[in-house]
Amino acid sequence: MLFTRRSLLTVAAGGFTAAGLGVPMAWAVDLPKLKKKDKYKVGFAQTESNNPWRLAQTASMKDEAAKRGWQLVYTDAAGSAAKQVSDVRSMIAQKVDVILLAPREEKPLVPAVMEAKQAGIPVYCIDRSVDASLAKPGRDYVAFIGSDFVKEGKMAGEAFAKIVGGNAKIIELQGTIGSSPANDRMKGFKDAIAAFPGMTIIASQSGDFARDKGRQVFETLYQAHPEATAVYGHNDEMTMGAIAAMEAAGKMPGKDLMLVSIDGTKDAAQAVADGKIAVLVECNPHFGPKAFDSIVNYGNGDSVAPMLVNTDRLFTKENIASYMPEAF
Ligand code: GYE
Repeated sequence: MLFTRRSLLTVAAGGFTAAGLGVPMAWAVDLPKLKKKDKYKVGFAQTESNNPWRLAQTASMKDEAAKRGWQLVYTDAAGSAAKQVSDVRSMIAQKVDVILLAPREEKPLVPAVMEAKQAGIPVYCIDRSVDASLAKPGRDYVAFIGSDFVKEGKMAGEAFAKIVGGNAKIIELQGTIGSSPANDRMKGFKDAIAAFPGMTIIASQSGDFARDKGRQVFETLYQAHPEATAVYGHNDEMTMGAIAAMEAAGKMPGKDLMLVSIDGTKDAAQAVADGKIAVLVECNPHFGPKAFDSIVNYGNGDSVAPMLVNTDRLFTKENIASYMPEAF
């Protein structure tokens, strides 16, 4: 398949319509194959490194590469979708065999996926996905490997509803705006609590998946809504930030306000054991073994399922002890 310089530029600019054809151009290209090798040169484009979940994910990738003696080209976009796009471009220029991309936001990373496809480099979306109406697993990139975030939100909402007896005025701390876990955890939770008329989200704002931002946002929202009885944090770092703000204001997490959170960090697991967080839904960050095994399969010419979904567990005070040694 031949592409004109003009159509390539169209892709670079983020539009995918081949001039005159009226069809999304990159669809026409086959999913790149991977030549079988003993060792691969793998790019891992991380989105940021400001929380334990990210550090555990990066460690899992680095450990797996070291174990197999594969070269890992590692980049950290430091919380910038624009930098992550250029990180992927530099991996394309370095001719890595495969790219593992943890896309910060759903839409801005689509051009990175499509440019790698055009360059014949197979991509996996790791942990987060890109906008499925613009780039699809099995067609534009090999596969999505990660959790079902709608399910996580649903599990969180259902378990929390039981604990609070179907009554709560909830402050929601959303993850990064435009990211798939924020969009989907919002949806899953909302769907679950829709069955309980006594449960309402009274305020919802992004804390960007970061502890200090979560603390600040909770502080502001709680001042505006002192009637709040609960907090739903899209990740543990923001929930821990909210706990810090509550304690600073002389409120007791787990008594004055009930909390529900997602991830499974050491701090959050401890907070469950201490009775501060009522419900914790796991989100597994240890992607290395699964991602690298899938690369081997793909290189062998085996078919790879477009969605490789992790199963996540649910923790409360009753069963948190068994999880503590695994917490990250
Ligand atoms: O919950 C959060 C991280 O994308 C699943 O991003 C991931 C989320 C995770 O920064 O802690």
